[in-house]
Amino acid sequence: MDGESERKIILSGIQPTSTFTLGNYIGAMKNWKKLQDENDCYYFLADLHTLTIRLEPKELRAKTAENFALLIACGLAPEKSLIFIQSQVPTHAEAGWILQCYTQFGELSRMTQFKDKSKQHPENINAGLFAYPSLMAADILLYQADYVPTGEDQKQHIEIARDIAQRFNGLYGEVFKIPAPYISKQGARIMSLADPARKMSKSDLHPRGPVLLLDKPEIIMRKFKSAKTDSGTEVVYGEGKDGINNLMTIYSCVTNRSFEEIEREFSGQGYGAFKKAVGEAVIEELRPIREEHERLMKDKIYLESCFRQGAEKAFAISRRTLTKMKKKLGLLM
Ligand code: AQP
Repeated sequence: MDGESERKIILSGIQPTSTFTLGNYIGAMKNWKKLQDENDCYYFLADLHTLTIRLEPKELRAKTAENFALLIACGLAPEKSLIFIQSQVPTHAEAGWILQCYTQFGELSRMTQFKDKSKQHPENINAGLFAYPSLMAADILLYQADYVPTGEDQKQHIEIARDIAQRFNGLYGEVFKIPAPYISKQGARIMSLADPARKMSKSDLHPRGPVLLLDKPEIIMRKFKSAKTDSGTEVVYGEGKDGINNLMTIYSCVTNRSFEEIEREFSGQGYGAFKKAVGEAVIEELRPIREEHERLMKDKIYLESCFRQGAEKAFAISRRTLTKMKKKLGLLM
């Protein structure tokens, strides 16, 4: 996007499956916040996508409310960005069904996320899990998004959304803008502290794998102090040092220091001192978010007015594209 002055439409979503992690924050929300002054930004909680796994209804309701407040606490301002909850905007499910009919079985079968989640939940490999990318394509294409800022893991889904859009446009004329992924160079893939070979995930059940945005300072510090690293001592970025590389990435994203600066800063100090410093930097980064979240959760009326207004605006915008799709397809209006 560098060098272009014109306002772009930016859209991205996040599932409220569990409390957001530091990975979600660095890979998604921190960048979303930066984009909102100079673009038209639409951000949403992808709660329909969470139905592909089994959650307790009570838990989903609570996590949706908690995470909606968390988006605002992370700096997404309802007066700057359109923030909404996917299931409150019926155009998504409708367009999702239509686009499923323009998505091929073969391309869905190749999706890494489908393969991973099928392994994680072998007892529940449902059609929604398989068709997930079609709904995600609808989420994006309904708003004529130019860019979709995400972590590295979602790139494949954006590529399929582009393919679906091109296929549909090829058959019916220019209905959709072709979106592009927007993946920041650093922090696109934060790894689990317990197993740096795996992505940090909010649904990871390992007690020390993910750092949650609402974790108390002492818990955050404990997680960093016990972060898995190799048997070396020098804080240097390099091959075979997944744990240290991950901690350096986190520290760099939070403090805006380069790897060279970090290596210099911790030269001769060993892993212990470095882990403590990363923990402290993360605690300070998350402190205002946790405090703002606590304040917002007490103001239910404000939160409800935000998501109701968000849904209304999102419906008005997305309905234009859906109407166009239906007309092109010959559905009687
Ligand atoms: N570890 C990560 N590093 C960088 N970015 C990440 N994202 C997720 N994990 C990391 C980015 O966060 C946004 C929202 O993700 P999502 O809710 O769609 O689900 P996800 O990618 O499947 O994230 P999780 O935390 O792993 O969720 P669960 O456990 O529910 O499956 C996306 O932009 C994603 O790239």
